[in-house]
Amino acid sequence: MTDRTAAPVTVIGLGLMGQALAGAFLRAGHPTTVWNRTHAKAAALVAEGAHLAPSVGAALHASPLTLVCLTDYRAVRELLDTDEVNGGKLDGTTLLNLTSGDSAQARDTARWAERRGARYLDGAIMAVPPVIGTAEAVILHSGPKADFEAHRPALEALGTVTHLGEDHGLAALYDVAGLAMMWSVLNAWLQGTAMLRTAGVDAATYAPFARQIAAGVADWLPGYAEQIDAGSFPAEVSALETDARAMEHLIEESEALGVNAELPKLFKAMAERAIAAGHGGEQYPVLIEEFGRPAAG
Ligand code: FVH
Repeated sequence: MTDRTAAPVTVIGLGLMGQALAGAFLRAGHPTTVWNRTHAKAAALVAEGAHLAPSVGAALHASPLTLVCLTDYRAVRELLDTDEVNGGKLDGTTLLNLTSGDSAQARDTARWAERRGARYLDGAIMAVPPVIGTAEAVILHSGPKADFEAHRPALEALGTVTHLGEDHGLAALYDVAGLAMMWSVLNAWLQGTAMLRTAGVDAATYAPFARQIAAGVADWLPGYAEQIDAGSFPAEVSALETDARAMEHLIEESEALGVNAELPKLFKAMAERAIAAGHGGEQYPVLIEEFGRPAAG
């Protein structure tokens, strides 16, 4: 049921995520206009009350806020960066780009959109389509706070929305930093699983232990963050040299078991550089210095 007080919104891009976004707006009572290159993907949403715009230009004109959710930033520019769309003018619309990309693409697209007269917000969806519309769906935004706040009531139909700051690149940076966390935790878990399987321990048996380790390490992050922000790394728990000796055990064990040792060797290489630079007696987060510059050579 369309709620007359709910602001109209437009969703361009009806892939798995775009369909979830449009569906959440419809369920929250927002008059919702949709457009997709393959029109057939709009059918279910039209049956739920969405309006399928006859063109991208009409979709942009239909609402004060347009969400774009395509495969990548190249697709966004391919679709919108053309005089065929409203004569190349995006005046009066607020574009919220929820397409995945990197911070340079976000900042470049913001400059492009604003040159064409649009207000531009960039965003990153830290959720999968099935949870869109619930509090579990965390969606990060960056760009002018006034524009975010103007549309926050509508955006809250999608999930838990956050504004990170005025720099358009922030949402993408948080997104890729989150990917670093995700893949690092998964790779570390797979390393341990591979080692334990050589002793007949199956993945399901090891998983709860791995989850407990991951949660324990996660608890260290606030204190370690304070050390990084202060630039001081007193060894309150263990010195980097102690960690490096344990890394040697991990490498030796991996090689003895015949499992891949590349990840453990990377851990040790980073630690050895910091130790060589004189940081062997300091706490683990001193490695931020190594992460903050390209690898030598
Ligand atoms: N799905 C997920 O779980 C993740 C969660 C985190 C955020 N991602 C990002 O969301 C973007 C869209 O992802 P998606 O899963 O919806 O992707 P697809 O189902 O492949 O839909 C892609 C849509 O993009 C349209 N499209 C692609 N190229 C063009 C183009 N040149 N011109 C116009 N539209 C284009 C495509 O249209 P069609 O093929 O249906 O005609 C789809 O609507 C993505 O950045 C994820 O990383 C999702």
